Amino acid sequence: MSSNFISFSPPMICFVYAVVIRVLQRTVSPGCLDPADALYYDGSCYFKVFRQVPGKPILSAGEAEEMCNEKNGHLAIIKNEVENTIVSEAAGVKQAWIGAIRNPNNTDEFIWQDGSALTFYCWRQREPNNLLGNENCVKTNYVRLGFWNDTPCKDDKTVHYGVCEKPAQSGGG
Ligand SMILES: [Ca+2]
Repeated sequence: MSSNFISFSPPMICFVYAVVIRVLQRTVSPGCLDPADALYYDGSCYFKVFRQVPGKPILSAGEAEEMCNEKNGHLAIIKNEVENTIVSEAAGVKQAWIGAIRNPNNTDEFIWQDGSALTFYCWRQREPNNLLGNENCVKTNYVRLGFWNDTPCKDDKTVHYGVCEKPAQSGGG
């Protein structure tokens, strides 16, 4: 029982605050004007990345992270239910990479790409299951909005998006 996704007690429940978030977007909009569909929450902007070509081709987690980096961000780090819902919305409710990875030093657990621990999670039932033995990355909006699945970092044909996070700019940049 050493892994961080089965040792939490009691199990966390994922809530989706879509209505709250839509209100927040309309009433609080500092520093998230680029890209235009970025959503603000608690000092960060959340936005999706994808290939700008027809057909919605597959996006690997690494490619998504690079796209985030080009926009001065990184794949989203999710600390609570509200952020989880913001990320789900920012993905356009499509399956999308988030910034969680299997810990290379303890493959029974997941961490954020910055090395910090998962203090919140929203795994879909029976996930993470490492089904293919190489499910080292994490996508959201799996089966249900805001629910996560561990999946191979490349070649998951269902993932066409990533959700990035970057600091909001003061003064409305
Ligand atoms: Ca899985």
